[in-house]
Amino acid sequence: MSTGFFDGITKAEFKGSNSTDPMAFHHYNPDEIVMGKRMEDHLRFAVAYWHSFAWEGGDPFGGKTLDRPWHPQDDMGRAKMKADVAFEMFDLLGVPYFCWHDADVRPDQGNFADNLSTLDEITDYMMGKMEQTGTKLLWGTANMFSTARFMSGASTNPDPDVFAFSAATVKSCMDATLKMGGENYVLWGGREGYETLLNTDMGRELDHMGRFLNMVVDYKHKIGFKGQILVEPKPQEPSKHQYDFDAATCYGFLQKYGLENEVKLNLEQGHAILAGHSFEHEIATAAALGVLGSIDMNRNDYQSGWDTDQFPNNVPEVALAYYHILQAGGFTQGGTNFDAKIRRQSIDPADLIASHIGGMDICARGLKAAAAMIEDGGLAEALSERYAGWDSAVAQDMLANGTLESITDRVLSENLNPAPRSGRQEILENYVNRFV
Ligand code: XUL
Ligand code: CO
Repeated sequence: MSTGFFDGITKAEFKGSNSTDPMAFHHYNPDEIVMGKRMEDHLRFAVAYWHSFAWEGGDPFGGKTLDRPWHPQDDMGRAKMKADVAFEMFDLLGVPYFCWHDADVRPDQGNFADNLSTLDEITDYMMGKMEQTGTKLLWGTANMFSTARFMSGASTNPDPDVFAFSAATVKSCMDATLKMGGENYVLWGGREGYETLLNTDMGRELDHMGRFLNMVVDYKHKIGFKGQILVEPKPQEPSKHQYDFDAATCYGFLQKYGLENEVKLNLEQGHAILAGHSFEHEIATAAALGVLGSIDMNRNDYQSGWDTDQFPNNVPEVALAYYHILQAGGFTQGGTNFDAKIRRQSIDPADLIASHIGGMDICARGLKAAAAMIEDGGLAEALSERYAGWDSAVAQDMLANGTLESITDRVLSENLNPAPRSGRQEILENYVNRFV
């Protein structure tokens, strides 16, 4: 039964790259086989409930621009209307997954007991829709950053009662994620950081955050949740200094608190840019450290310095991201969540659909380019050539058994005088350019 919100818009179909239909896929063809696997199963697309359905179009200079019949979001009837429209959109797009924060899906009643029962009611309602449409939950998460209660942090709050409120909130969201068959549970530390050290005991806050995450992992095992627990790096915004700055910082944190084998990372393109990295740097770092979990796909404005959460539109960037994901074995339980929103002037229902279609097409092009580079093998070959010296028995013995003294002896006895070799960067960039 149609809600009428997307009146006149029909299910997006793959029409190929020659089609000029703006509401059709030109590159995303779910059943097309890429490196032995259906494209849909590689990409595992998810729609983010918050940007598409909860956000009202505000920016720091002005409020609501989006006229949606389910706003204001303070009542269960409208929460259900929002779910009806959301699942209609998942179906029009043919996305296999969606993601939510508790605050996106249920009306906020302000107190914990009421929030618990409204979350239970709306997630039951959504499960009915999941059954009807076949849409699955990629991940659930708790919004512990929007209301004033969390302004000084959730697990890192100086007030132990906020820590307690946060623990209960995460428990409720993990319970709902398990109930809905979610494949991951995400923790983005929205306010886990600080504005000024003048009022912050950083060591204590990090210890509290480490203890909190250990409780999350204990609870995951207790309830038999088989999904991945993911933390999401971001360097700044909303806090000036976020504790989960980037992939490397998160790994150090996980290791310090004994969680490096329990928790993986959900990496976001825009957050990588804000941290002064590229998306592929963050993905390759996580892969090298064994903590690559999932991605939030979007793009960040390179000039603005804040988190713009735009839909991706840069094939070379996306291709390199998927190249590293495929090289790491591809997604298992993770996927591609569009943590992206339309611009506040894009007020038509069609804009919501077209933005996702465009993003899915860009990812499909990126995936196909990445797969073509892997199948061609040029980059892997260049790498193995560059490191070929390490294949020798002498080099391997140095690595395993060498000491500074024994190595010095060999440098002297063999009169080692290594000649510099080109890094061939431009040649490799030209190579990539053939595929994107
Ligand atoms: C914020 C952000 C969040 C997380 C989930 O920048 O990316 O939407 O993905 O809380
Ligand atoms: Co995100």
